[in-house]
Amino acid sequence: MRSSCSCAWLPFFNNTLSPEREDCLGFARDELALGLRGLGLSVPVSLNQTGDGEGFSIQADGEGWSVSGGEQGLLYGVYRLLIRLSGGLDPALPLTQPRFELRMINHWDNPSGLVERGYAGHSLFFSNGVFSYLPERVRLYARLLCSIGINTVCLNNVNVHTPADRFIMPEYLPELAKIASLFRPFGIRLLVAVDYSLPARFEPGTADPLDPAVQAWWKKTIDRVYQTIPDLRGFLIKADSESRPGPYLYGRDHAQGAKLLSVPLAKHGGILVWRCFVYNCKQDWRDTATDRPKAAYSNYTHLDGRFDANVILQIKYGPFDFQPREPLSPLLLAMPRTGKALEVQLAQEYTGQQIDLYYMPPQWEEMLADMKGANVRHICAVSNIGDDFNWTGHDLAQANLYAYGRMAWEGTACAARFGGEWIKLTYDLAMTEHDTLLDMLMDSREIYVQYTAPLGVCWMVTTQSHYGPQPEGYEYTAWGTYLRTTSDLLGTNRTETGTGFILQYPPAIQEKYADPAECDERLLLFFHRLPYTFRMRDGRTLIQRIYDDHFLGAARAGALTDRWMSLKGHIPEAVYAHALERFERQAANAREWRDIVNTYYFRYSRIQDERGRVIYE
Ligand code: GCV
Repeated sequence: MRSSCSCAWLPFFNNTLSPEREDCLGFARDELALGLRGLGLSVPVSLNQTGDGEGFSIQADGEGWSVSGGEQGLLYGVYRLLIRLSGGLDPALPLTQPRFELRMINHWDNPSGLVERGYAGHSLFFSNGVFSYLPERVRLYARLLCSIGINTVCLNNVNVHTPADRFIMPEYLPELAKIASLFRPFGIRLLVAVDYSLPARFEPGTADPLDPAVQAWWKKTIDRVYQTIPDLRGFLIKADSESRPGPYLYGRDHAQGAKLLSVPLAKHGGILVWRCFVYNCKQDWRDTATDRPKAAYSNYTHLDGRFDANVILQIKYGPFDFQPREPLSPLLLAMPRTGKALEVQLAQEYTGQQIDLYYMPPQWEEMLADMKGANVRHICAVSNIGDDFNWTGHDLAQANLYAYGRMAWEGTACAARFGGEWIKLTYDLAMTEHDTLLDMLMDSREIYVQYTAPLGVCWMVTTQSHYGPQPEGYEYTAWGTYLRTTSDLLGTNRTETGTGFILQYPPAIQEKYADPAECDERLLLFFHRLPYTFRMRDGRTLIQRIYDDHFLGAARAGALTDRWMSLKGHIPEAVYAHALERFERQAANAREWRDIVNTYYFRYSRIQDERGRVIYE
């Protein structure tokens, strides 16, 4: 599979590439000519360079079009013009600028070639402990990313495993520089995930951020990195998180810890992306006072104003960890004096692993609505890409990558619009089939939530793998994700009378969730601990609603197979057959979720389903 790949949403290029060249304008011209040829069009298009920004506009110009923008903006404009022509849209666009400044993809690729939480094959960049890739495939990937406006990629896992810890050392720097040069023509700069404890393995013998020897070591190391790769975007750090080393090991806080790197990086125009996924992963399940969703906010808010301007805190969208439905992380709404990035996960770790269909923009719409007005200027996404022929394992998971780039540019998720664009670009469908596929995408998130996690109950997944149901798998572990279901009560009280998590939100959001009678029901059990007989607003009991959702979700998941089968003959046969097999697996998975979760609650509550459907003893 490593030698070929699908064209994804850029079929008109037919996987041909323009020659490598450093001159941006020339490269944009080559790509334009190639794309127009692929589309079979001979319209005149002029490129007008104005300034050096990322924005662009497209205007009608006589028989053809004129694209205006800065160096990078022109290339974005060329791809958008080709995409709009290919999708049958009017290409004219007034000046458009990206909403998020940093628009990043994070790979969790290990030097071994294995991808942590990867569901689309092996790494595109590494195997057997070394850089190993097909330059053309990397360039095709870079073009896909550039066509949707991505400007930064981190190739290696935030859990930095040997030898990735040495990527910034002389023995690996030339390799890093070589791959950076493949991304460069597309305006994509690399970021490297770095091991915080690295200096402890060299002369300083420690990684204490306040130790002058450590500071000098990082300065020298960073200067050397920038001599080799002057446009490196910067470093990414996962510190004091899930047993990774960090400043806490030396009794220092994360502002002190970050300064160690942000100062020498700043000298070269580099940034430091600092992840905030910090929580106690060695908790005692008997401890009911520690509530994991409170962790990120508690670890960081008091540090507001102490991070340098080139530091960006990378914050997962939910306070837990990429669950199918969580409220927005309150940390995203705090720290007004600190650079922040929203982190989403295209890799479907908890959302069906690119076997089950889960189109993410409806979820992003919810997050962005709550994030309105917050000073979050950057966005990052964990990659769902691998060396599979179709890039993403499930062909339809490509839509998530496409929509992510579009959202990162526009700042709104526009689920239906981006989904429709992706379908039009990728398949050649008549209106009825187009609408069928778009409806499937649009329904998929809610279906998945119904059979896995209705009402905001998280963490019923199988431990470690995170696919399939295991309601109490994490119940007596150290990970801090407890359900504490009893024969009377379910859910978690995170209000003022419970763990107090809700108090981390601004008042308007607290109001949305504080009272069980008023709480957004989609998150009712995330915020409240309630009896099975609690009345939902439609009059059903809570337990009945849970049974209903699981039955309905599983039925709707099964029906996705029929909906997909109605597209036979319209979708390329290989894609059709490959995805059909995934829909069948999804249907089976959904039945497991339905039966196991319903039985789980029935065994505790002993309350029968009012509609007499089968719930196992
Ligand atoms: C890269 C979750 C995942 C881990 C991941 C971690 C993170 O816990 O299960 O695989 O590690 O998040 O985001 O750092």
